[in-house]
Amino acid sequence: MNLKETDAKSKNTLVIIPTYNEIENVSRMIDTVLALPEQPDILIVDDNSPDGTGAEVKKITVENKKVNLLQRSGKLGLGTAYIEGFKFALKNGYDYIIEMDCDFSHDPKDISRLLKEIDNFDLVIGSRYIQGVNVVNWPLKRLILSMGASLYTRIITGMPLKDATSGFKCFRKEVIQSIDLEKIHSNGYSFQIEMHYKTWRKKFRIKEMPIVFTDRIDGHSKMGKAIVREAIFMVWKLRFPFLIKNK
Ligand SMILES: Nc1nc2c(ncn2[C@@H]2O[C@H](COP(=O)(O)OP(=O)(O)OP(=O)(O)O)[C@@H](O)[C@H]2O)c(=O)[nH]1
Ligand SMILES: [Mg+2]
Repeated sequence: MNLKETDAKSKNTLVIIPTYNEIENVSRMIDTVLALPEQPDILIVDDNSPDGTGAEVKKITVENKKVNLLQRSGKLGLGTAYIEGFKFALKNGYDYIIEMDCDFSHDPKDISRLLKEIDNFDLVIGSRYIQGVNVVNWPLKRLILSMGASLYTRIITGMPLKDATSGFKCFRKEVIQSIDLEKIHSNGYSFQIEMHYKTWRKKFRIKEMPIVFTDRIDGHSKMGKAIVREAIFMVWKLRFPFLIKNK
């Protein structure tokens, strides 16, 4: 083993992957992450997926100690899934905490790049819009919505991010420790914006790292209109918390 490998492996990393009906993707995703040179641990947060995703992961956890499963009672949303994942990460002493989707829209190989960049930053965000537009196979409507959401967030909050709703990133544990997780109630895109905003307001060092985002090939999207509506109001709440009382 050379020194570089030792360095990479010595990073005590947890990759948190929320799942809801990802049976077509979950085993391959776990295998791909485990095969990375950094050998991170994995936490799947499953919301009792009717397609048996949780049961499939349960089998894997028996064979492999690096894979963990948090099985919740029902579909409780992406934000709360991550909050529970963050609490697990802090309780179990992980230094680097990664958020990633299960549908291969995020390339698991980019985890290696996130972990290199985090040496010099506190939060590294996989960004679709930092070097032009790096989105593959999205309908134009979806692209406009996503880029528009980032622009809207930037104008209202002043947070200088090109991809405010990205769900692929690496936090140092100090960032998660500094945020009051009990006060975060948003889901979906708002959850991502809220985490970025709180990190930025606390003056942590943030880097947007270019990634290529590919639309999911297998399985189905869970993001609906309610999640978009939530995000529209959420940014105002973040910027003017004194005008709108938080839940
Ligand atoms: N635990 C949990 N996971 C969820 C929930 N909703 C979505 N997910 C997972 O969160 C990740 C992102 O959800 P997606 O449906 O891919 O959302 P998206 O990427 O915005 O939408 P698409 O690009 O259309 O796939 C995936 O791994 C989902 O399985 C939920 O309510 N609970
Ligand atoms: Mg997706």
